[in-house]
Formats: sequence, structure tokens, C-alpha cells
Amino acid sequence: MHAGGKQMREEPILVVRPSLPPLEEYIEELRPIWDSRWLTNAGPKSKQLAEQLKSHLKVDNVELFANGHLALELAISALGLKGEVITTPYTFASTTHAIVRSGLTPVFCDIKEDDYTIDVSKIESLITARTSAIIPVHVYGNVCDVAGIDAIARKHGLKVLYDAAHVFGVEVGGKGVGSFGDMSMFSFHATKVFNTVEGGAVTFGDPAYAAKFESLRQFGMDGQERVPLIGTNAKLTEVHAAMGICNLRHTDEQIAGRRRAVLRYRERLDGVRGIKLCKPAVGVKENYAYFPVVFDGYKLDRDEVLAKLNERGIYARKYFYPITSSFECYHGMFEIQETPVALRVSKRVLALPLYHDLAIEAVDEVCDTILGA
Ligand code: T4K
Repeated sequence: MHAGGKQMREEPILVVRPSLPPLEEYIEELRPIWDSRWLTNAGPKSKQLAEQLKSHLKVDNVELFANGHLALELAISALGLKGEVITTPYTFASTTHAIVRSGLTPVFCDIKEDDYTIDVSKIESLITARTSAIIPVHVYGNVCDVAGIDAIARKHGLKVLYDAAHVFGVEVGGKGVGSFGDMSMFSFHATKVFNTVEGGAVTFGDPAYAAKFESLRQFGMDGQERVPLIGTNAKLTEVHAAMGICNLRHTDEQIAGRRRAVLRYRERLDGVRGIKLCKPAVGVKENYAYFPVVFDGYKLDRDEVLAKLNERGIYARKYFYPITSSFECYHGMFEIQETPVALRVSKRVLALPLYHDLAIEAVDEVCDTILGA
């Protein structure tokens, strides 16, 4: 098949491709679940996975949930946040929706030009008497200025809850990224660096939160007869936990595969006029979760590049466009001009295909299409 004079590939290249363990390995992991008939409600597999993640992520406490979004909503609930929270609109819908669905008001702070995380220099002017927390996003796997955020939070008595959906396995100065702030939410969705098909976690330092999370994700119950909290159902099943146990055995080698693809992208695209890449961060063990490229002053604009890629069967995505403050469900509620950098980047960015077994030839094909366009 031909499109636009170029050959359309038979197998499309999607922006991500979920990692799966060998099927036999997963079947072996499922066997005890079949034997015991213990399928959900904090069974042995989810306990085992939580323990393994504690050491893998280098954090003190881990609680597992049905997905990252519910984990974020329950973290907001466990922290008892009220009033306003400072966050960024340059993220997936989940971050802003979790805040609004919890009855809080998001106050949007702009992002930095270089790594698209929250611009710490702009936080303090947004703090009011109603502010209870900062909810920054480690977007694409790029780590926020955790020291700067910590200093502001301490000074003003604010909680810090990181949206860490993209930073599985990332370390800063040898510390697990989930050990910063009061809590961090990780997503284990199928499309993430580490997946349990659907799933998520919250990591935190204060062990007192563990019992609260256990109750909140199990309808707010404490045992069979007491219901002290208005909770929900957000449990990770044993079948999903088993997938996590298998995938965790392969995550490091998969991150190495992502790294190979990223190095090739950087080799091909770095320094090209009008193409902006994120620089590798100093002192950070990266996970190569996403590969965002900003087209600013390139011979084609972002949408034209995307159309060229699509013609070839390459499905890059506009992560993250539009900014959440401009969603139609929030019409009239926010002033999108207040975050000009986020607005500008969102109109120019493309996340290029990236996954652990993306062939170098496929990376070259993506780059050839962009550069030869
Ligand atoms: N915070 C942030 C910053 C997040 O990015 C996310 C999720 C969350 C919070 C919430 O965490 P979760 O509640 O999801 O655990 C996808 C993911 O569904 C979503 O988890 C992720 N962020 C977001 C960035 O990407 P969509 O709407 O782009 O999904 P979709 O269906 O278009 O799939 C993306 C690509 O993956 C397509 O090319 C198809 C491919 N794909 C997808 C699935 C589901 C597969 O190849 N296999 C699959 O099974 O949101």
C-alpha cells in the first residue's frame, strides 16, 4: 500500500508496546492462584509484589491499587487535602481529574522549557491561605526539582504528592524517586515501563498511612463490621499482581532496550535545527519512559510531521496536548494563558514511538521520515 508516495509499513509502529513475560512464566505464576482460589482482596501475590517493589523502588512503604488514577485519588484522600492544590496542566487527564473529583481546586503553575516539569520559581506566587498541597508531575520520566519543591513545602506547611506515573525505577542521587515528598503515585498501566496490565501504587515514608490505604481501597472498611471511612473499591487482583511479579523479573533488561532506542534517537535528532530534545539529567538513573520531541522552527510543524509519520504507519502521539486546563469539561474555569510555556509546548510536542523491543531499524525509519520530510 502507498500513501503520499511513501510505502506504508505492514505492521504499524505504535507509540508504545506493552511488555509481556513469556506466557509459560505467567501460567506458572498463576498456578497457586488456581489452587488456592484466592483471587483478590490483598492475597499473597499482591503482598509479595508490594514487598518486591519496596526494594526495587528503594522506598519505605508501598500500597497497591487497581490503577494509577484511583491510587492518586486515594492518596489525596489519605493526605486529607483541602481547598487549593498547585499542579501543572501539562500532563495526562488523570492528574487534574483526580484533583477535581476530590473536590479540590487545581491552581495551575507553568512548566520549565527544558524538561516540562513544574517551574519551581513560579510556585510561591500561587500559594494562598487555601493552598494545602503541591501535586507536581515527573512528566515523561523527567524528575521535578524535588529539593526546590521540598523547601517551598516546608516553608509554607504544604503536603507534596508526586504524580510519578512515568518514573518507575528512576533514582536521584541513588535514592528511589518515590521516596521524595509525602507520597508518590506510580501507574502500572499496560503502556508503562512496568505493568500489571492495569494497576498502580502509592509510595510513602510515614507507615501510619498503610492502614488508611488498606481501608480506603476496601470500601473504607476496617474488618467485617466497622466502616470508619468512605472508601471505594480500588484493589489490585491476584491475577494482576502475578503479572507484575513476572514483569518485574524483566524490567531492568527492558529499560536497557529502551535506552538503546533513545540513544539512537538522540544520535539522529540531536542538534537538528528546529528540533528540541530533553537532555539527559545529571545524577539521575533514567527509565527512558517516553521520548518527547518539540518541533519549534522546524521546516514542518508538529501536525505536519505527525501526518507524515501516520502516512508510513508510524503512530507517534501528541502527549500532552491539549493542556488539561483547556479541556471542554473545564470550560470557563481556568485561564489557559496563565501557563504560556505549557500551552506553547503542548502545541509543538510529539512523543515518538518507544518501547523495550523497538528495533533500531524502526527508530531509523521514524527519524528518516521526520528528517526526510
Ligand atoms: N498520571 C499520568 C501522568 C499518566 O500519564 C497516567 C496514565 C495516569 C496518571 C493514570 O494512570 P492509570 O490510571 O492509567 O494507571 C495511555 C494510558 O492508558 C494511560 O495509562 C497513560 N497515562 C497515558 C499517557 O497513555 P491513551 O489514552 O493514550 O491510551 P491508548 O488506548 O490510546 O493507548 C496508547 C497506545 O498504546 C496506542 O498506540 C495503543 C497502544 N496500546 C494500548 C493498550 C491499552 C497497546 O499496544 N496495547 C494496549 O493494551 O492513555
